[in-house]
Amino acid sequence: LQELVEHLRLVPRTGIYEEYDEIRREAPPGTFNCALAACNQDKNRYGDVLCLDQTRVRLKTGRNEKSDYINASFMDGYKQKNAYIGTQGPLENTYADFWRMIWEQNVLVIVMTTRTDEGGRKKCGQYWPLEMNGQEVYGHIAVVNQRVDNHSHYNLTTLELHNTETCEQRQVTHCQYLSWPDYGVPSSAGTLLDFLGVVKQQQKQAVKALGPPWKGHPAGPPIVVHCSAGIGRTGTLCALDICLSQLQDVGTLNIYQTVRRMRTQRAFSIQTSDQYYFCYTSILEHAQRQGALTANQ
Ligand code: PTR
Ligand code: PTR
Ligand code: PTR
Repeated sequence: LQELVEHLRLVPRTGIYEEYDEIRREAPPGTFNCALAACNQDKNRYGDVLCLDQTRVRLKTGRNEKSDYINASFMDGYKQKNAYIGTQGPLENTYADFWRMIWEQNVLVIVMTTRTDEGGRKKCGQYWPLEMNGQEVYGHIAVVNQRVDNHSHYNLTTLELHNTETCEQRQVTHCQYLSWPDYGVPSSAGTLLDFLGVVKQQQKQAVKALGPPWKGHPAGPPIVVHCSAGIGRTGTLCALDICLSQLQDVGTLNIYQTVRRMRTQRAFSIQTSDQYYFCYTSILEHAQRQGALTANQ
């Protein structure tokens, strides 16, 4: 941590921006063939934000479902394979695919870091029933809104899923952070850090309720994280989570390597120099809040 403080002290903001530019110059280490296939074009929210073939989440195919494509990528966490699935904000024509993925990957927690509309533009579809007791059916998954808890910077919604093919039921928590415009950074690191803490707590509780370690992974199934494109805000949040876990475990962290590695799994993760810089300043703020640094550091 002291190294990080020193780094920030010695390297001016523009130096950190250069570090990020260097990362951006590296070409994605894989192919985008499936995302580019003609039959999948309308499943990408943005024609230039595609997912790598090597890490994409494959939907199960069966009698009724022919295509296995969704714009979603597995991403490793700190010492945890596939800790997250980074994905775009669902489109109307991909709601059913999205819920199929949630079911198939046994997801317990969905994190949304965008609003559905920002500045008069559609950023993400309304892919879940918004009102309490509301119900919607997406493909073979019926989703019931059981409860909404509104907080000043985020909402927590408890959703019950019914698989109409197997008659099984599950619960999923939807965590939406409300104060983060795309291409921007949150107005305060504190509220985002609080939100991240809530997300981790939700996952922990849900995993505990499952009983024995899920497929031998104590941390449980992947947490789904999405924004609009699923790269800028999603990448920033996951990078912060990884770095904070590393800091807690071994007392050091490496933002540069974390972001480079992440971009080999979810291409284009972290979209602006300010989002990259925000990773540094949030970690310092976290450390200050933990009392690990004195205020003047
Ligand atoms: N960037 C897109 C392109 O490369 O063609 C254009 C585009 C921009 C498309 C923004 C959608 C956009 O989303 P929104 O209208 O939700 O900002
Ligand atoms: N084609 C879009 C554009 O250039 O505007 C892609 C895009 C949209 C990229 C949003 C990133 C975006 O931000 P986020 O990943 O945080 O939703
Ligand atoms: N619309 C995004 C943008 O132009 O920023 C999509 C995009 C993102 C395209 C990244 C290419 C990108 O490559 P890199 O991050 O490696 O510069």
